[in-house]
Amino acid sequence: MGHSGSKHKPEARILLLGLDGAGKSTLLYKLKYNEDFHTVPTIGFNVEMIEAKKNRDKIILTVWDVGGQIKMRAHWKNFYQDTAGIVFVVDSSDIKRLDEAKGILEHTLKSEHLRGLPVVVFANKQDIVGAATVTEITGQFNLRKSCNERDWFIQPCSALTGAGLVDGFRRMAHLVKKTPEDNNIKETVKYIRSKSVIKK
Ligand code: G3D
Repeated sequence: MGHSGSKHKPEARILLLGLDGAGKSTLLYKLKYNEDFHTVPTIGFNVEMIEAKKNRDKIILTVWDVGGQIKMRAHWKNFYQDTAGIVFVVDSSDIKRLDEAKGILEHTLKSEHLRGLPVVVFANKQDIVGAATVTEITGQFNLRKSCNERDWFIQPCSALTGAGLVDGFRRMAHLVKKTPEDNNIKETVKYIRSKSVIKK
């Protein structure tokens, strides 16, 4: 793992969403120690900054896990401003909760602030026998319809083994368009702390 400064590189904020238990924390942790990504020292909790290639340039993806529990979902909208892309993590092995996950994704995508932003769905826990496949989830979530006004991609992965994570985030790096100059992570963190919406 290498560290590299974030100066002069565009930064894109990525929201990491999904039901509780989908694998968001595991995924974030895995990113931190993934040798294929440079990570950038961050403010610590629930956020990882990774450096990815966007065509010939480099881009910093700031990946925010805002928590999937019901009480946290109400706060997701606090993070929507200045977001450049959405990663939605699905527990593909929890067939009983796929409809719940679908409902939450659809609801999230209706937000005005997230209009037109790219989505990468991570079909997680593919290492578990019987997990729904990418094709099954695409069909059950009706992704072609719910994402028809944006770029989207569904990536099979295992946050536990790390399989598929690099491909998924590379895809996101290619899809993000918005990289606001004034995206100041310190200010954002101050704001979040003041609202106490993230567990430390
Ligand atoms: P969350 O942050 O979305 O709430 P977590 O989810 O990252 O806490 O993961 C919930 C549980 O799923 C954890 O197990 C974690 O190890 C497991 N998990 C996450 N990703 C994968 C995966 O790709 N494959 C498998 N097999 N398990 C995964 P525990 O037992 O700690 O609750």
